Amino acid sequence: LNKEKTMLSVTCKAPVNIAIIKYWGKRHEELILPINDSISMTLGTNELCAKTTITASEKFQHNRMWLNDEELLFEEDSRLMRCLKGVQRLAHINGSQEASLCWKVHIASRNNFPTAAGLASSAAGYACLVYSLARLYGIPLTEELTTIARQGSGSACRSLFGGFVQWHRGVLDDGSDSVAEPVASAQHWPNMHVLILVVNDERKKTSSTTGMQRSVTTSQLIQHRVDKLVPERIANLKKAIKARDFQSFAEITMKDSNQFHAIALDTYPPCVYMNDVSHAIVNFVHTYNKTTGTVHAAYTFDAGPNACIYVLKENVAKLLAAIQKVFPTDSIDTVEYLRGLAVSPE
Ligand code: 2P0
Repeated sequence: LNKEKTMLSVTCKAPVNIAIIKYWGKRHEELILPINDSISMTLGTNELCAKTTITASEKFQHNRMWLNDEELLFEEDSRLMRCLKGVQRLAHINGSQEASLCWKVHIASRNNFPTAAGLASSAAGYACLVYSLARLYGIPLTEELTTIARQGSGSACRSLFGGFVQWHRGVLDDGSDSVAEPVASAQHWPNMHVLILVVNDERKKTSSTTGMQRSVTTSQLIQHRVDKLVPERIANLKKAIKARDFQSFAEITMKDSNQFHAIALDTYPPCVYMNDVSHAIVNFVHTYNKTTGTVHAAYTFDAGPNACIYVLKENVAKLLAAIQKVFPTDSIDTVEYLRGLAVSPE
């Protein structure tokens, strides 16, 4: 708050999360209610992050927002307005009488990584927006706040917490039980790391929102995944995380990535997110795990060609050396984009 009490400002950072059991498909488009539970790991706050500054002032005429220095049409964007109104409503419910609740806001947000290249930029962005608004209006981080982030972008609700996080699909029509909940803190498994291999940082062809809509209406496999396979996987993954059982964790992670891309291909017309380099990485990981005699690495791919590889800290150096040998950076096109970046949860 400035001296004249006419302006209020906050700055926050929020990291991306990498899904282990994938969210793919909605049962309600506007409220962003998913058809299945998902689990992810949130990266550390020094890694791939969105950083957002929000200023509220009685002098501002309009709500405005800039993303990576480009202005968006904030007041015409229903998802952004839903987040703003949602947090303001929560502040009212919590008894806030502050005049600042009626002030217009100016929001500046930046990602320190490629936007919309399948690196969960919307997850970090909306989590950061909603958390910053909550701080601005003095609201604590609760499950209810995750329902607001969810309405910005589904996966954003998971980035409000660190460590391993479950997003429950919920059963209620108003979405009040479709919340994110921590499964285990980052400290529970501190040597769990992720390598991100940037294969291509261009914007993706089919957005996740459009792709998953098409999957829900056309994929004949998706219902079986939702009814039968995901519930089992969620239970087994939680067991593996609790027991810090990397072998089981890795198998579930790779199988769920493959299944998500199988659903994407079963979509009509198909959503093709992985490319030849992505498939070369899949083969590399399986060969590498066979050579080491035990599972040391687990790949997962979101709605883009970039690979996220889960690996324990003690195995990072050996794995990185093998990656650099198979995909040398001075080699031709397919590998010159490959960039390993070791990150850890906080
Ligand atoms: C996930 N993805 O669980 C999955 C895996 C992509 C593949 O969440 O429409 O950007 O904004 O709710 O959150 C991408 O979907 O989609 C996503 P909306 P979102 O991380």
